[in-house]
Amino acid sequence: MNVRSRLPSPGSVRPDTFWRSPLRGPWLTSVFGAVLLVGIPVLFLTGLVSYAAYNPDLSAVNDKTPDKGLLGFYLFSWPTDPYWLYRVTQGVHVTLGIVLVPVLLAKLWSVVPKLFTLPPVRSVGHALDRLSLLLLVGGGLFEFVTGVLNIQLDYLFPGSFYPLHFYGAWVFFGAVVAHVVIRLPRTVRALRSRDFRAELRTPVARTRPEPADDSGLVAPDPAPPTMSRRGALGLVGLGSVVLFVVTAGQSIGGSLRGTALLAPHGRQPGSGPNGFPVNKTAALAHIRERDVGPDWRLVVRGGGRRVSLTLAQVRELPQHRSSLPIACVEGWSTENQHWEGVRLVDLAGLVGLGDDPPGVFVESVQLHGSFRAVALRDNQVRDTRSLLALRVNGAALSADHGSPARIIVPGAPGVMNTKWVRQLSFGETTWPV
Ligand SMILES: Nc1nc2c(c(=O)[nH]1)N[C@H]1C(S)=C(S)[C@@H](COP(=O)(O)O)O[C@H]1N2
Ligand SMILES: [Mo]
Repeated sequence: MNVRSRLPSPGSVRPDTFWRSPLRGPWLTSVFGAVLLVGIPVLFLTGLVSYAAYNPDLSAVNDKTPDKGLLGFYLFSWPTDPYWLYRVTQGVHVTLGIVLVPVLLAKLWSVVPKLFTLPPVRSVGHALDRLSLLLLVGGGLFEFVTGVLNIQLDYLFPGSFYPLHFYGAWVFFGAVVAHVVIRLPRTVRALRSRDFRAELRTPVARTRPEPADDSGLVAPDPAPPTMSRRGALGLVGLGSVVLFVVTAGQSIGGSLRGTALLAPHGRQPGSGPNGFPVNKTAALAHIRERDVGPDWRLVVRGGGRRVSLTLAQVRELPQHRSSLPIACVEGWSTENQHWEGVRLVDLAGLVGLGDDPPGVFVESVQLHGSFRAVALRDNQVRDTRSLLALRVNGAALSADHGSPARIIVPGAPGVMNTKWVRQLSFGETTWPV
């Protein structure tokens, strides 16, 4: 896109002379805006869904967002059906977020002269409008940047990512709603001002600037075109398609997994029964050999009772199978794996709570870092597909997949599937005292 520039000397960024691309105008901005208008609400909703999937009201372990107040309220228990629920909602959230990056950048490029209009503030209304744009642009960049960093750099801000992305989402979406309310009529008019299909047939040679108006987008002194609008849209579209191809495989799986070049985890997860992606290895979680060796005991607590079992004793309990995927908040997920182990309901039964099982607080042998404990709700415990798994795909769990025992729950975010389990406290939702 044409950024033919005479470099401005400091303080002399004159919008009317510096931004000269003949492509900028209300129509082009509105086309990008229309795509975002569909995409961003889907991102917001799937984001809220992801937040709800943590059962945030259940315990201070699942969600540490401070002062979430009204924004943190949820009316329902996260369901266990369909078992692929989180795999789909979070796959959509992450994939769509990545695919929209070129559209977001193009939209910002198309309105960039407006960020430099002079005088900066003309009236109270203008000041409010500019403030809302600041929240819109700032919020949008913030949400996309924190999201991408979180999925690519493996929790760059462990713990703090959730409140940042969560509060950022409310600010950003609020600004989006205000922006849409203010600009929708103008956007509709702009979209009607040109025929989309005719535009797709217009080559560079016949590309003319949009008619001058008061939008502040059309360059008063446009440079000759070096690219058609068709070219600009194609470039952005191609960017999105390429990003889709190099990421979607991490959630869709199958043969597409191999093309997921941008996926941070498990493009080559190895082969064999334990050959599926690992988020944090035993080494990274500092799992000590002696904690998961022959001295390992499973402690089951609840209803005033406490039972301690060796691995051999856990193996003697009725073993059940369930086929479930792991779906991480980062967007990657596995195909169904064939888990084998003891039902959580049966474990509740060991302490006399089998008839009407409550939720459970799960702790790992892991001593430090995130995800070493989690609270599950009663509906998750009651689902007979929820297991304390000892085996996967016909083999014992590998060290990295949580040997000797891990949780697997249908429909839940991957983080609920605690590895290297040490203790289950039924009827508790936070660190037992
Ligand atoms: N103890 C413990 N359990 C854990 C984690 C962890 O870091 N420590 N990571 C969780 C996360 S974020 C995910 S997505 C899954 C990943 O499971 P996998 O490594 O077996 O594929 O395990 C979960 N269980
Ligand atoms: Mo995860």
